[in-house]
Amino acid sequence: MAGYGTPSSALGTHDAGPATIGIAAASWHTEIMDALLDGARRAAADAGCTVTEVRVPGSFELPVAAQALARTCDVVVALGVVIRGETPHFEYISGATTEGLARVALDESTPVGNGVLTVNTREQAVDRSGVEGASEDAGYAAAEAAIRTFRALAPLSDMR
Ligand code: RBF
Repeated sequence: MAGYGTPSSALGTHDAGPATIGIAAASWHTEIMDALLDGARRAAADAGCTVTEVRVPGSFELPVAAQALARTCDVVVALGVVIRGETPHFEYISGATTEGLARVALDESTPVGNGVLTVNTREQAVDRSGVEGASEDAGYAAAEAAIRTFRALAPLSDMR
């Protein structure tokens, strides 16, 4: 269940960790969020990570939650759903969320997976949510990206 071009090797555990993952999750579009959360938790379990979860109201609040998690966890994944047709200021929320998450990753030197779905319709969000029959598993993929980035960077910190 992966998008075109998605890395396909098994995640599995790894000597280089990470040991802990923080999951920041928004609350809008509950059923789709439940599927994203399920995916992120599966990735954490596959990688052998201990999970800390923080629930915030909307995607706009994800960066500050990700920042708090980045100060205590090895990696962070942020999950949210923003649907253009249902969100009058879609561009502002999507842009602020994405830019905020990127900033947290750099400011805190911590891999942050972006699992915020910014889509045109609810159907598109469901199709990326990882529910049965969906073409993508975005919660899993975002957590996996953060975990793989941590592993990729681990040898660099050993070199200092
Ligand atoms: N947050 C989301 O995570 N997804 C949404 O689709 C979404 N739509 C919103 C639509 C409106 C009209 C408003 C006012 C807020 C929306 N939010 C949404 C919440 C937003 O991320 C944030 O929590 C609030 O703006 C409070 O800071």
